[in-house]
Amino acid sequence: MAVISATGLYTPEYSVSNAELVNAFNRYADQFNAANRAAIAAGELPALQHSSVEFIEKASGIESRYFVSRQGILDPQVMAPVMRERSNDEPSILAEIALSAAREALANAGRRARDIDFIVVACSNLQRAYPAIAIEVQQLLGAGGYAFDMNVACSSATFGIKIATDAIHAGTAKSVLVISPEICSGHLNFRDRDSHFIFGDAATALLIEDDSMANGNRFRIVDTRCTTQFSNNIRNNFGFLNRASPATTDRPDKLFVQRGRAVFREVCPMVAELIKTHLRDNNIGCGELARLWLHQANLNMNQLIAKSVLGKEFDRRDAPVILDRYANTSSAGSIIAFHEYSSDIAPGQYGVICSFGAGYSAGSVIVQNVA
Ligand code: CO8
Repeated sequence: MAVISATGLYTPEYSVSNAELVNAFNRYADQFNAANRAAIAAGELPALQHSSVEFIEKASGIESRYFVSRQGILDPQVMAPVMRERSNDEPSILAEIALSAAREALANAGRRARDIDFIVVACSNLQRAYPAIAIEVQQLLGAGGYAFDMNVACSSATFGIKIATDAIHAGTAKSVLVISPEICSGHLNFRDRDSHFIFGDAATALLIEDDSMANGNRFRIVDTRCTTQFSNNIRNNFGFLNRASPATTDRPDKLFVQRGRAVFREVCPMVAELIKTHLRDNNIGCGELARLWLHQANLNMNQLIAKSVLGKEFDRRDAPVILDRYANTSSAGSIIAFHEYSSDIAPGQYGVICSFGAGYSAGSVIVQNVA
């Protein structure tokens, strides 16, 4: 039997409010409009419109987010995170934040790094092609076994939990770290009014073990289910073949782009159906759920999904919200919610961790407290 025996969280030091982000965007828009006055007047270019704090809070529920680097993001001349490029002899920033979350998970479980025999780094945005960030983390931690990276966008962590659970059931690993370091600011277009507010940075770690290795408060992984369905509605065309088409390298599609309304409309029913059929197939009634730890992209989406699954009005105690402080941290979001809001679940009670996002992809993990 596989269990989640501990979690860890890395939160970057810089919190940025909607007001700060909107102020930077609006200064950028004013400068852009002034620099392109003639073309805008001639109808050759559309003028950029101001962003607004009220819109962001109403449309998404996001109030602030954390970034690993904030200065460039708030500078209208830069509008991107600025980080020193590290030498190959230094830990990469993705490995560093992954390590911080992993160490916290190990400390929370009272475990040593050498007990770990499998590490999955599961996230949306990998810093380089190779060597794998997971293998770098394995070396920095002093863990044994094997390690690899995987990317299923926002669903990376739940798909990673499935891989860890399957490895434990197959007997190929006993103690697995599933780590989701997300520096979403690196792939966010801060010059795009429709999406500049959506993401934040964070890293999470889950220690998933064979129950014979674990002790104390833990969650049995009752069952995992993943589903995917191709869609172009959330897309990023950044990749190793960009250099083969140099004329288009700087186009906005080499960063995150989405049709937010279509995502909202198509993903909510897909996710509610996934959770409901997953519970039904495991003979667990929706009314038996003590908690839903949902992906943290949009408060209105979570209200709809929670209401459909639980059959009652949305209550933050049933489906905790962390996106107000963290924004969308991609695959880390539902795990941050689980990390912060699971210690009060009583023995025997059930909950579901559920992620959804680009692909489309959605993952559902039914857990039961067995402390
Ligand atoms: N300020 C003021 N007005 C604005 C702003 C703004 N910042 N942005 C847009 N508007 C305007 C629009 O122009 C539009 O005006 P009009 O009606 O005149 O055309 C109006 O406000 C309404 O715009 P929308 O229809 O776009 O507004 P919505 O109510 O749909 O809200 C959201 C937009 C918040 C984006 C919403 O649609 C949403 O959250 N959708 C779901 C998105 C989602 O969950 N996506 C998941 C993606 S995450 C993922 O899979 C991981 C990817 C990998 C990570 C990448 C890291 C960067």
